[in-house]
Amino acid sequence: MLNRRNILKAAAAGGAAALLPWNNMLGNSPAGAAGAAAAPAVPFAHAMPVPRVLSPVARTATSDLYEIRMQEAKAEIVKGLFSDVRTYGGSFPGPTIKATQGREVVVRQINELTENTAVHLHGGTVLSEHDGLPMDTIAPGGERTYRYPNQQRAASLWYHDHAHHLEDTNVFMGMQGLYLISDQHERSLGLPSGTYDVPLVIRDARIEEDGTLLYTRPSDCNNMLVNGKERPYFKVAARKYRLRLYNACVNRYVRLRLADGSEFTQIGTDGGLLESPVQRTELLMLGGERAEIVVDFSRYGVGGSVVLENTGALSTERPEVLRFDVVRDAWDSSVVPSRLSEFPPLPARTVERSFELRTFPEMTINGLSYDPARVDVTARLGTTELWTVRNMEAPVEPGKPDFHVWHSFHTHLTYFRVLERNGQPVGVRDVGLKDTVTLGPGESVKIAMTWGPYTGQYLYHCHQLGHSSGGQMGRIDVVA
Ligand SMILES: [Cu+2]
Repeated sequence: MLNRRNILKAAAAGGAAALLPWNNMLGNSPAGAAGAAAAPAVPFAHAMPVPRVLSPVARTATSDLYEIRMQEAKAEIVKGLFSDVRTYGGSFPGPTIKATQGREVVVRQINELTENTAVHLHGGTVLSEHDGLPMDTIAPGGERTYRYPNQQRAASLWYHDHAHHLEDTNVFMGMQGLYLISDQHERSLGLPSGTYDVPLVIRDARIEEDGTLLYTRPSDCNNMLVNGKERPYFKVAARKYRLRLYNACVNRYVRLRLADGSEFTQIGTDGGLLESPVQRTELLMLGGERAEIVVDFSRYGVGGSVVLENTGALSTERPEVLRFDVVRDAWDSSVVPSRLSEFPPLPARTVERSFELRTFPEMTINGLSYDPARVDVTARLGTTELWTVRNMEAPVEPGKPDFHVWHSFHTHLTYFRVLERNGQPVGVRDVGLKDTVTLGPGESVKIAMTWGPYTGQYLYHCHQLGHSSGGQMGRIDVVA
């Protein structure tokens, strides 16, 4: 039988072999093509955990020092089955680091795994040497100390693996954790906070009948997890909650809605709070994207419940992602102010560039596969640029899995604004400060960003990590 793990390994090595798993994805393969049968998933069997918050091992006047051991562990993802996973600190997903604007975070990462790793702080404005570049790896048995200055606005970030050709497997196997930056302004707003501010790390998986967590094509990943558990339930009070949604899937988009179709309030994106809240009924999110929303569960009353569902679910999986059960009343003095934040100014764009993303015949940007020795873009520090990014793939036949023809364009170092989509001014889908933008087949966007505040080597790439690890990534050097 085809050993998909070996094929993926071959794909990771690049070249023609890289095409195999993606070509196969064009087929409408039945569940089970990955090997043994998938474990039957009974929804709402687990209570949803909230990832633990990591405590610093030391504090100085200006910094908090953390220590994380990257290690293998077992996780109960599907109820009653135990899966071997790769973790930060033994947790699946990893522990949450809570940072405060203006106070440095220093993380000593110790690699006790048998694979190379590189830790990238997604959404972080950090020096190049602390960015976790693909070739800047930590060998098994090695360690590295990353410094994060946190001179940036409040936002929901995450840290995850970025070792070249391995990031998709490593992240899929569990190498991801949250990193939340708060600031004085955000804390003054009166938004739901404390236990009413809850992250939801949403990702797909494939759990075999024996519990094996198997990295395979997204059309065979019909387990959907929130905070590491398959389709859990979460007990809430009848009041407002701030929910920080992450699409931490390696290769899939999700279309999230409340199953009763009701509206919720979006307050933030990748780069933190919006200027003003917007009402939404659905969120389309691709790998790497974040959305912060406020949901008022008082409308369901104690004893009521509502399901968060994925209308982009596979035909072989259930649409339910998470059930909120309203179990008690609670005092609610939180508010969602009509003015949430102010975006940094967007200066005139003086440089234009364009990028074409292709899945076939190879995963490329502008026809090239990532080469760490090749500088694809040289940007001048402080320059504001306008980038046109195009997804060159055509839609696939209706009813067939289409994850492989979507792209999720991500820039390191800086946030951008989406100005146009398909030649039109953007709507709520593209609101806010972003570091990741979703491109369906044939779509194009114009995005604008200012390069800085640091010089050095950085990256832009697709955040469908099967694509980036296959080479859909470019090098940008920011120069003085
Ligand atoms: Cu892509």
